[in-house]
Amino acid sequence: MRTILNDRHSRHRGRFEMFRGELVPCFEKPDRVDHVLAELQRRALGPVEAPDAFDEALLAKVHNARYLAFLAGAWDEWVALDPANAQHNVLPSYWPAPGMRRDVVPERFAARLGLYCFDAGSPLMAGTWDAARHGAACAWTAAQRVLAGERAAFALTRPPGHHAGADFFGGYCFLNNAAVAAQALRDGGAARVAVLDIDYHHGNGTQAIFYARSDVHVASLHGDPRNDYPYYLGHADERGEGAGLGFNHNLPLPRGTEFDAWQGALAEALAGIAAVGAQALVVSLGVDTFEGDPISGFVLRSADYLRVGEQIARAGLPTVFVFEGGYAVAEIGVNAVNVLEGFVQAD
Ligand code: FKS
Ligand code: ZN
Repeated sequence: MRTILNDRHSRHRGRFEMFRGELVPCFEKPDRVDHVLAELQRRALGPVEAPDAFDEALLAKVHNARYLAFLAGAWDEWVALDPANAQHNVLPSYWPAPGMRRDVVPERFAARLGLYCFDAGSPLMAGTWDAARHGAACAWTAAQRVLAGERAAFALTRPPGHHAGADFFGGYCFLNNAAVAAQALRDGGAARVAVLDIDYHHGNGTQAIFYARSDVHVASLHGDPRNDYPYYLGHADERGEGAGLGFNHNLPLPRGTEFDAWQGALAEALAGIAAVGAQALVVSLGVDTFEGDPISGFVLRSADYLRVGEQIARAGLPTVFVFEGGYAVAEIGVNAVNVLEGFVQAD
């Protein structure tokens, strides 16, 4: 399997995120991708390449133009306010509450920042936009390889993407890489695409982007939002709206869920994907379902990830894997590459 690597990922390197009222070192760090890359190379899983030239106008198919303009210029605006800001990451502290207005875009940077972001855990810095847009290019390129006939491809990138919506960032995510890949598969001729999100956290951004669409089915296994981030979306009764009704499938699971039960939910998600007649698949591949993950609550073991890859391969669909979360850095390479190797070996 071919890997499309975001070779600019380390330009995004957050210092602190808000946790229990304190700023703590970011969990989402450059090492994560470096470990996955090292393991891919150790096992010789396939070629590792840079992304193709990417037309950034394609981002507007899944994000809104106002948001993209904000994100592209946010760092320069921040530094223009005060040159001393260059020494600090950007993090919001104000958000519009329900009943306040979102249609009037504030002038003040701090207020606009809160309009486009939903948590205090996703620092933005000088290299964020460059890393994020190259990541989207990786997801798009992986989709192009699959459209050209390859059975599967892996977009290895960070920052991750599945919490980013059409016009907001959060959950360490800025551009929704999986949504970019799904849209690229649609544009390349797949009549219906499925996104299968196996990260521990619900992919609220991906869900929101495709919620009213029937051409992209979104299925997600995740920690029950009653107790887990992103808390306010990801319940089982969210089934899509309008034309998209029936094309969103959430499988929330309790903290402590073991592989047997998790795998049963995966089988259900895959049955749903088969039932809607998807012609191509995007997998939001997070490995924070691992027993040793410091911020998550499932207890999958390293060997289980081989079975996960096999089970996904049995869906028989052209597949784009997009890297998302996973914070047990020492094991992240083995776990992620096990999924890919299980997939390749089942073929
Ligand atoms: C620890 C609390 C957790 C945010 C969790 C974000 C999870 C991100 C992710 C992604 F795939 F996007 F990276 N707060 N301070 O794993 O879903
Ligand atoms: Zn996650």
